[in-house]
Amino acid sequence: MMLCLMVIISMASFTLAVPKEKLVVKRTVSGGSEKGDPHMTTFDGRRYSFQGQCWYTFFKDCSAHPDFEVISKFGPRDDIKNKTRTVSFKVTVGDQYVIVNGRDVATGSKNNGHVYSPFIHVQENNDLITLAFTSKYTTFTLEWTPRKHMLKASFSGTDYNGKLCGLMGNADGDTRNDLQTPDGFEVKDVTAFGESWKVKGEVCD
Ligand SMILES: [Ca+2]
Repeated sequence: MMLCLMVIISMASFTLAVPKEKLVVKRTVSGGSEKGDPHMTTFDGRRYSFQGQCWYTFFKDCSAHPDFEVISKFGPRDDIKNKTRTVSFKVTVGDQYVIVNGRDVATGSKNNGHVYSPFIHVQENNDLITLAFTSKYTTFTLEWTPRKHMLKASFSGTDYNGKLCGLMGNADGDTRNDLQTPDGFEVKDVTAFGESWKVKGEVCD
C-alpha cells in the first residue's frame, strides 16, 4: 500500500514537473510565386495581405529596451504590377545583427563589426537559410527561402507570449487582437496597421 502510494505521488510529481512549454507558431510572409499577394499569418494565426514597400518591424520584443528585433523589407515584384514581396530581413540581438538579402548573408556588430561569440546562428542549406537565436528561455527560428521570397518565423518557449509586437502580432494566443499599432491601438484597416510598423530611419528604395 505504502509503495503504491509512493508510486502515485512520484508519478504526480513527474507530471507537474513537465514544463508547459508552448510550441508555437509559424508565420509566413510570402509572395508565393504563383499567387502574387504577400500573405501574412501572425503568430496567433491571423491572416491578412499587406502591400508595403519599405522596411517594417516583422516582430520584436515589445519592451522598452527590446532584447531583439526582426525587420523585413518588402520590395516590388518584377512580374506583377503593384505587388510586393519580401526581399531581405535583418535580425538584431543585443549588439549583433545578421542581414539576409536574397542569398547573401552578412553578420556584424553595432560596436566594431566583429562577432566573436554569435548570438544568432546561421545555417545555409541549398534553398533554405535558417537563422536561430535564443532570448531568455525562448528560441526563435527564421526560415528563409530566397527563391520563393518566403520567410517563416516560429518560436518555442513562453517568455514572450503576449510580449511581441509588429506585423506578426503579439503572440498571446488571441487571433482577434493582432492588428495593433506601436501605440497599442487595435485597428481594422490592414494598410494602416502595416504602415504603422514602417521602420523609421531605414532607407526605402
Ligand atoms: Ca494576439
